[in-house]
Amino acid sequence: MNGPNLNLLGQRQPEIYGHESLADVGEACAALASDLHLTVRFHQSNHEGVLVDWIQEAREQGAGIVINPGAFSHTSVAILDALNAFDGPVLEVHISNIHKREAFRHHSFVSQRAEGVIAGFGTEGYLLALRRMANLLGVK
Ligand code: DHK
Repeated sequence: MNGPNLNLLGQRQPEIYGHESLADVGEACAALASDLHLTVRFHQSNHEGVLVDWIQEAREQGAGIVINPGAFSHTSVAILDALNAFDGPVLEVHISNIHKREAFRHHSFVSQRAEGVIAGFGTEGYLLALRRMANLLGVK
């Protein structure tokens, strides 16, 4: 699950977020998921409430959540509350190393819910998170 502005991946601040598009990342995740015997739904929204709705849907339809909440990481109690209502594992991904950036990016509300956090590994972080998710779910 991807939050705001990640639809512009590859176009916005490539020196920070890289040159790959979100569609490229989605394709790479789908290919790895197939190797790991996982089914992945890959979503992006610029809207906090839509992300909350998808997290709530995952209560019925998802075993685990890998989320890059974008800027909502640093602001959204609503996303944290929704994740706290989800029973499965949650992994948080940030493409950039948020700890090396502005102070307002150093805190993430989601991190207190996440089993693990990946930051600064570029888009490879999504693939690392998927591998970890397969282990946490005991698949493969
Ligand atoms: C993405 C964003 O859009 C920022 O608002 C976060 C995160 C960092 C990332 O590194 O993927 O602060």
